[in-house]
Amino acid sequence: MALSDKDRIFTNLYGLHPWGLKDARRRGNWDGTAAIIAKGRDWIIEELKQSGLRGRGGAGFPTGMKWSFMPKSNPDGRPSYLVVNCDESEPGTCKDRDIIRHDPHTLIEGCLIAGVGMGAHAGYIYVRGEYYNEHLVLQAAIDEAYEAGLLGANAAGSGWDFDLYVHRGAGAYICGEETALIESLEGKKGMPRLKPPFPAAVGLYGCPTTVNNVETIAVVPEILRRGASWFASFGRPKNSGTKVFCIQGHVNKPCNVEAEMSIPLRELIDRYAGGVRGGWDNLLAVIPGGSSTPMIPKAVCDDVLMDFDALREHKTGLGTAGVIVMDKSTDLIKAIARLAQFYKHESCGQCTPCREGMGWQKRLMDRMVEGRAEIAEIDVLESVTRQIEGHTICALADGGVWPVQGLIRHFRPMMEERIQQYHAKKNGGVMPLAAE
Ligand code: L3W
Repeated sequence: MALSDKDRIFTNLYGLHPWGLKDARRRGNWDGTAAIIAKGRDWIIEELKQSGLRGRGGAGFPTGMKWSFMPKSNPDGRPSYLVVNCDESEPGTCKDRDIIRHDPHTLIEGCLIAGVGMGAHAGYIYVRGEYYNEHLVLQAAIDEAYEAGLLGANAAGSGWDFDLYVHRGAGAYICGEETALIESLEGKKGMPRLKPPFPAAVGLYGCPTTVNNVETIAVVPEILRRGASWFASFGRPKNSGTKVFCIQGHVNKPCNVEAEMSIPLRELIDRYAGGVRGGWDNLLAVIPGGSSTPMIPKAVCDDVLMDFDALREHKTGLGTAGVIVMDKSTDLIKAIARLAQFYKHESCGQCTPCREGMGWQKRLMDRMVEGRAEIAEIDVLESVTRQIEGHTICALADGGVWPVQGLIRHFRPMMEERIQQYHAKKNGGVMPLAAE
């Protein structure tokens, strides 16, 4: 079912109207917040479970279940914390940015309700440092929420005390990993911690903590206002709801759009982004969910659905829903080599397979770009990625090797051809008999 404007949660995603409280209220934000909270913590969690909401930051973990991991009481005196991940750094992803600069009250109201849902009286929003203007808007929106009694003691007349703080990061991709983010919030270097223990047990300042993506928190009030079944009516079972997609690259009209989950990729691009530059037949491949998700070739793009499970069947993922469209003019090997450079640069260096492996991968990819390699080295490259994957504390290294694995899986002949061309040129047009 195609989404109509009345079904959209982010009614000001494009900043066509002022972001301030007066206009936000007119759009429906903060409507009946106290009544929602009065239904209680268990009701909130159950309703979220029924809605099928899954985390919008990349992993797609069920939100209601995640909140249910938080302790029901704090007998040892440790407070519980909500942390919102707005360190949006995944290449291809720019949705949380539009939410905080154009629709900040969706997030702020969501934080209060999430605080109740997980038993937290304080929340921290960690904003990537580069989002300077955006953090000013967010802070101003928080200030006016305090002034209107929507935050602080007896927030929104709900009887729940809730404080909300904004913290700016300093430009490190790794701080989007939840435990590195927590370390950074504590004033330390942004280096991931081992999990378990999960943050719900030992998080910020050693206290029970839930880290959620901006979009995940921002959709909660509207789900609870309209009901779990409304949200679940979009998409497919276990892949429900509306979703903000960021469509970019070789499309005629790059955009962010809130569409229904499970929309066919082709429809998403044609309907909202003006189609592929030069027409659908000019498509080569798509990275469907931000740079960490492996690319899929056109044949898969023709009818794949944009949701967690459908993309998983093709060994990729919905990730952050940053859709990077590449037409036939793209040098895919070069594009993936650039990503390999990104992950090498962003590795925190804590785990040896990532610290050393990202460099190995990048150097091999640089040679693949030129073709200055042997064909057998494609297998070496693949083997390097397999030795890195799953052998590190956090998911950065996995996300760093998946794009390369996707390239080899779908475009190996292109890599072989590049190598053959290089050797043919080097040998004055004579191809070597075997890889040399
Ligand atoms: C308690 C358990 N909690 C899992 C929680 C866990 C976390 C969430 C998901 O990586 C992915 C990564 C990137 N008891 C639990 C539990 N949890 N089991 O559930 O955990 P996990 O480990 O599946 O994923 P993760 O480490 O959070 C996130 C991918 O997202 N990604 C994205 C990145 C970038 C951004 C951005 O710029 N905004 O998000 C894109 O694909 O590769 O696979 O909260 O604690 N038993």
